[in-house]
Amino acid sequence: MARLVLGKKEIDEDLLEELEAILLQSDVGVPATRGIMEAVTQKVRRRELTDPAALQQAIRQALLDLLRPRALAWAPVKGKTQVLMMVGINGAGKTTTIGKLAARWKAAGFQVLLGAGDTFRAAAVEQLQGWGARVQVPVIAQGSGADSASVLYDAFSAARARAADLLIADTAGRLHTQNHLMEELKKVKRVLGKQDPEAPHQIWLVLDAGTGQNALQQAQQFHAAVGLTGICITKLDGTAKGGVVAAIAQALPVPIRFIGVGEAVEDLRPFDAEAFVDALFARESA
Ligand SMILES: Nc1nc2c(ncn2[C@@H]2O[C@H](COP(=O)(O)OP(=O)(O)O)[C@@H](O)[C@H]2O)c(=O)[nH]1
Ligand SMILES: [Mg+2]
Repeated sequence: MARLVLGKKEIDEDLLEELEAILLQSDVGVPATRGIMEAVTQKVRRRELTDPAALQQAIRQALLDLLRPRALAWAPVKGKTQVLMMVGINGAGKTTTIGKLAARWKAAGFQVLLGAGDTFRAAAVEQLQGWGARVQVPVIAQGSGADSASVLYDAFSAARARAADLLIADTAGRLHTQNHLMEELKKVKRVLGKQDPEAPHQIWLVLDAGTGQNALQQAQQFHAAVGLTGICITKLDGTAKGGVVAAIAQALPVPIRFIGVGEAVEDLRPFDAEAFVDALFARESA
C-alpha cells in the first residue's frame, strides 16, 4: 500500500479503487472495506484529504479505530482456579497456542495445568503431552476415545485440588459432523459449569489466518454455538492476508487476545492494534 501511494501525486478514482482492491485482497472483507472506503472517500470529497500520503494515513486510522477496541488483554489471576477452554477446527493451532500460553503464564508465576480434551485422535493427546513436557506444565489426560467432557471435568477437579491458577482445556477440532463438534463443546461447557458456575471462565477460538474469509465464518459459527470471549489468530508469519482480523473485528464484538507468528514457543504476541496495522501495511508494500 505504501509503495502504491508513494508513486502518486494526487488522489484520483484509480488510486481509491486500487486501495480498495488491496484491502479486499488482504481479506479485510467487504463490509469493513466498504466502511473504511466510504469514510475516506467522503473526506476526499470534502477536501479534508488532499494528498495520497494523508489518504494512506486515514485508512491506517480507520483500521486502528476498528481494531483498538478488540485489543483487550487477559491473564490468569492468583487465588482463583479458572478454566480457559480453547476451541477451533483441526490444524488451526489450538494445541500449539496452548503450549505457548502455558509457557508464558508459567514464566509469569502462575500455576498452570493442561487438560487433554481432544480425545478424538491419539496423536492429539500425545502432542499436548509433548508440549507439557517441553514447557514443564502437568497434563491431565486419559486414553484417546475417552469422553472429552469427563476428561476435562477430572482435569478441573485436579486443578482445583492443587489450587492451580489456570486449567487450559484442549478440545477436539473435528468430530463426525460440525454439529457433533458443537454439541460436544456445549457439553464440555455444561459439565465444567457443574463444579463452578463461572467455568469455563474464558472460551477462545483459535483461527488460522491463512484460511482467509473462511476464518470469519468459523468465528461466527463458534460464537453462535458456545459464546466466545476471545480469539487467537495463528500463522500470521505465513500469510499476507492478516486483514481477516479486521473483518472479524467488524463482524463480532469478541476481543482478539493473541497472535501466533511461528511454531516455536516464543512465537506468540499479545494482540496490539498498532503493531498489527503496521505489519499489515509493511506486508502489503513488500
Ligand atoms: N507457522 C506457524 N505455524 C503454526 C502456528 N501455530 C501453529 N502452527 C502449526 O500448525 C500446525 C497445527 O497446529 P496444532 O496446534 O496441532 O493445531 P490444532 O489441530 O488446532 O491443535 C502445527 O504444525 C503447528 O506447528 C503459527 O503461529 N505459525
Ligand atoms: Mg490439537
